[in-house]
Amino acid sequence: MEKNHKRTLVTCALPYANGPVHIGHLAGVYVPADIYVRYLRMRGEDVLYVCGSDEHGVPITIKARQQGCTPQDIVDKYHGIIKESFTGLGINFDIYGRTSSAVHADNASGFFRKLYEEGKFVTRESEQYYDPEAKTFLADRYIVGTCPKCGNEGAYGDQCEKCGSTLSPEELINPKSKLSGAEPVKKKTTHWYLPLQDYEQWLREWILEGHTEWRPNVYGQVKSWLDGGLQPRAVTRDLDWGVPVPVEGAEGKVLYVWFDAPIGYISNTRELLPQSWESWWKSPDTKLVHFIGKDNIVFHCIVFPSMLKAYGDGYVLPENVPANEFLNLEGDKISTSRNWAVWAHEYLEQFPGKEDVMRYVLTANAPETKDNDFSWKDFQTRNNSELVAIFGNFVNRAIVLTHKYFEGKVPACGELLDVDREALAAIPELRASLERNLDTYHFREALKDAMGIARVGNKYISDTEPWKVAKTDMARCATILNVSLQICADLALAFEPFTPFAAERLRGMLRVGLDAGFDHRVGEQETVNTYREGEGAALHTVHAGSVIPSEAKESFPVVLTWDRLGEADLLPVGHAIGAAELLFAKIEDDAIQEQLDRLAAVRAEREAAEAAAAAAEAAKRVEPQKAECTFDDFEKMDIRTATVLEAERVPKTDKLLKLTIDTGIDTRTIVSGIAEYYTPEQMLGKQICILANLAPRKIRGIESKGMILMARQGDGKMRFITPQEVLNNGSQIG
Ligand code: B3M
Ligand code: ZN
Repeated sequence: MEKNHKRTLVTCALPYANGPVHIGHLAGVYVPADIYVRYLRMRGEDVLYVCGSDEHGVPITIKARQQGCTPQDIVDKYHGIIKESFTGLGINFDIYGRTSSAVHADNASGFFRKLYEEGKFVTRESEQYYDPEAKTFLADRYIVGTCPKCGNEGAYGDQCEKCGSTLSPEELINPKSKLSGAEPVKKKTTHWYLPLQDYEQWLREWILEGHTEWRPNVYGQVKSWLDGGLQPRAVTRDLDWGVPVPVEGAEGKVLYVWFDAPIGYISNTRELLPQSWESWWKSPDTKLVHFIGKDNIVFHCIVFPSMLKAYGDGYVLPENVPANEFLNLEGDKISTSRNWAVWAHEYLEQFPGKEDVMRYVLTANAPETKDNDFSWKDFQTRNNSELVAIFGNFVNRAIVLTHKYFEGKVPACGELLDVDREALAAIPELRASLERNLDTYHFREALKDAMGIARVGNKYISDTEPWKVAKTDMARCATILNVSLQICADLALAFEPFTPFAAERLRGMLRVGLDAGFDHRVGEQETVNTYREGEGAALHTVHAGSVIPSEAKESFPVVLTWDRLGEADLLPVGHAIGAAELLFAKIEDDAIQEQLDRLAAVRAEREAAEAAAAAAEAAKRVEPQKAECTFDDFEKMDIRTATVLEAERVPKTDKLLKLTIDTGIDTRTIVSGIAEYYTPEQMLGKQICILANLAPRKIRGIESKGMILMARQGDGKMRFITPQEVLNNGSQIG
């Protein structure tokens, strides 16, 4: 691993605090970042791990309006849920801050002010839509109207969610403000812009020439943005929620969320390390890595670097931006608004103790080079046939047999045979590949390497069958179990980045500690005066700014370190191991079916809503007028009132009712195609209107004399016509 840096600063995209995080966020950003940070720390790297909630932006204000509360209420609710979700999944940032914090407001406005005072912005006057009643400018999303493409009356000023068209407010038919319903008017407003085009050449040199090693999806997207020519980018907005623009004459304006959010990385660092944050952000010895999803590439590779370049002051630029593609769910795009997601906090509630399984499956299916899919069946299969049947099964056999034959102590290793040497020799090779893949952000491949160690162990113990050998050659059995236990210790190291909970449980079974650099950097404001290192150990005092060791050292006689991964004597002979526990438990079909049923219900609800919306739309459709007719044509028709005396379904048909009606002239039968809309019971006694002198016709063998007049709306639904008051049967209609 190249070492041209002294420390690594890892940031993760700040999740919008307008909803919980779901498996798409985890797969895209947070699980890979956590694997990387844990790995670097195990290799002794000094790492700072920063994230936090992104609490500004129009979607949050829309959600607040929808829920009749304030934007602060929304972000307070979801900031907590998101933070707990990360902790629950073992994603332990050094700080998980928030952009509604005072530290960020101060930092972001100071950042803006410096650029403003140094003339790095240009201003532009433009005409924006304004709500004359609510007396506020309207973001595109706050304008609704009829989509010019599909007629959807609920289209937004930026997009029609029905036909997916990207729109501008000008295209909307009959635009209305979502706030007051008033018709929006155009009003002049001035905003500040960062002239990105001024940084185009520099970005080309820095990225297209200097970072050809970046992932193709990232490099390619940056190249197409640069080839397309960069435009000035607005850095302020007319909105009442956000960091106020700190200059005269900017009342009612805030920093654009994508200007303020990346500065949040710096603000969160300042909050944690008010004295030493610059040693991270402004030192050439810092390696900066941004973990993001593909929809954030332009902001992290073009906009934010240009902001830092404009600011100067030696800010570091990202060494890499390993952006993932998107994860789909059961073949469908994950969608917060359509509740088509597996929410992290719900997963933790519904699958207690299976935090690692989700981390494992999301890594195994990580959308690193292309969109990928999560299915509950695959989740169950990977847990049962990989984690349980290979990793867990191997560890369990090695530990159980050591207790069975050697009183739970690591037995002596006798003469090695080829089968032993092959197994032991495979581990360093897998470690080398594991490190290569982790160093280059190939986490899916890295997980295969770690799982490769488990496969080696499982095959070794299956091939050597120590439970049989024990009957005749206890020394040989000892050698086999010694080798097996060394491989178990390798797994306790190799899986720490991927499945930290299981790795820790395995180390507990092996009675070994872990020196993983450290788990948590103590904030300079934070005076953590006590922490417990492993159960039973004494309380320790740490001072602000120091770091807390990752795990018990004193309470275990053996401490594992990453650099010993693959050595043949991690566990010394005679070392007492703990009792075997199940590392992973099988996941039964019913648990999966419950999840599939939940998604099916979500899908059914959505489809019903879509069908209802489509029907409502269709109902509004009006058939064009027929060709002109003459008064004489009309005069020929004899339309009368009549009352239904009897009604029954016509056998073997879905659409026909046979009605016996009193026309005031006679009692007759009419067969009518209204069974889809009315039951016989509903028709009994109703006064209807009929075309009495329509020539009789046989329908399904029944003579039908006349036709009931029905009103048909655009969706094809039919309704019979009844006079406003009960009239005599036979009353003439004309
Ligand atoms: N809040 C996340 C998103 O676009 C966005 C990331 C900000 S990172 C500075 O989903
Ligand atoms: Zn549309």
